[in-house]
Amino acid sequence: PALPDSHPLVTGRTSGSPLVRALRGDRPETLPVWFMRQAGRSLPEYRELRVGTAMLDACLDPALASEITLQPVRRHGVDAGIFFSDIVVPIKLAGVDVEIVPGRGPVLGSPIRTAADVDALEPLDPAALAPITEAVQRTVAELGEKPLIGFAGAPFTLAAYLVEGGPSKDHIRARTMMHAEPETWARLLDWAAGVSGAFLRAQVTAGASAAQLFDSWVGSLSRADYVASVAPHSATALAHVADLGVPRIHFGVGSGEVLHEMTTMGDPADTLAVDAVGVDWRVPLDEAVRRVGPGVTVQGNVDPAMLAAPWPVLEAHVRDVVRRGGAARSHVVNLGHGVPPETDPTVLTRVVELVHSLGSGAADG
Ligand code: 1CP
Repeated sequence: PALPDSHPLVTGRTSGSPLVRALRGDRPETLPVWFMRQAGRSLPEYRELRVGTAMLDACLDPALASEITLQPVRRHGVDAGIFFSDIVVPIKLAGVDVEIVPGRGPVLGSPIRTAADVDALEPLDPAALAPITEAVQRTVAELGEKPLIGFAGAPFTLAAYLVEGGPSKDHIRARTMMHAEPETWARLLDWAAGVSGAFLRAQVTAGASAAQLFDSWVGSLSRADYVASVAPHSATALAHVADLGVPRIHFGVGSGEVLHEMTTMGDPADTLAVDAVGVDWRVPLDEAVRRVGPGVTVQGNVDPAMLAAPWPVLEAHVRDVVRRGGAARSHVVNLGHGVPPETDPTVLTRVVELVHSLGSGAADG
């Protein structure tokens, strides 16, 4: 079962867009640019819309989620929307008691710490994804030729919240479970891969033209642990969209040690499992290309800290990122992680204008 005939990648509405072309390995005339967390607290229009609505309620209100997704596209002229939602939305839809506490992040009513806790997790009923499907359909209808990026959390990053019960610095309880109770760990990650994969697939079949898997906290893992106990489950999550032919992006923070493995999901034969890899600000893009090889598009990696630096400093940094990205087969400009909430949104618009003035970014032109 492929994508529906009305899907924008099938009708051709988004297949010629700079983002989709770059993800598939072309060098479009203009470099595509979007920002992780482009929707959200940096925008006054977002803060206004969110007054009185809890984060997860906003995510499950199709009209609101769609409008919030569109705000940064209208304001900044970025080359893609990223669906306004959260990595814990499918967990909530599967019945887990989780909320997003303002200024903190996802917090669970009771953390998942034992084999019995894992056994009690319910699968995600596909019918629960109806608000996601509706929000994506509404958004895609408004976006026209601009692609929508769907996303999901990778199993490890979800487990980091499930086991810890909330945001944590080094995810030590989760990493302990990985070694102390490997079977429980494998079952937990498998469950997380199932809910994430279903969430991602719902967005893609409803009209998203690219899919990004966020393994934000992968940087706390050794390469050996990543390959043995995490990457196979990330592959399971992404396998939910493998038959749809949608470009796949894999992103992590502090991922320098595992950048190559994030493109192959640790496959011993080194077969590429994604079209693009998101790189954080620590690894220069030309160095990232050396680590992942020539067959992958790179996405990134403007340092979010630079957004508050004087314009000439930021401008020089963006130009350097684009120059180094010229080493890759193709490049999607983004930040190395999300937009900081206190960012001046006019700076983001200016970065988009700058990137769009730089042509294809190719090393020879
Ligand atoms: O514009 C966009 O990028 C779309 C919206 C989006 C995305 C892609 C949100 C809205 N969340 C996410 C994914 C997400 N959620 C990730 C992966 C991306 C990343 O690394 O930034 C992670 C780790 C989360 C978990 C989460 N949700 C955090 C981080 C907490 C921690 O451990 O440090 C936070 C603060 C949230 C809440 C959240 N999600 C999104 C927004 C706009 C907010 C803030 C909510 C508010 O207004 O209070």
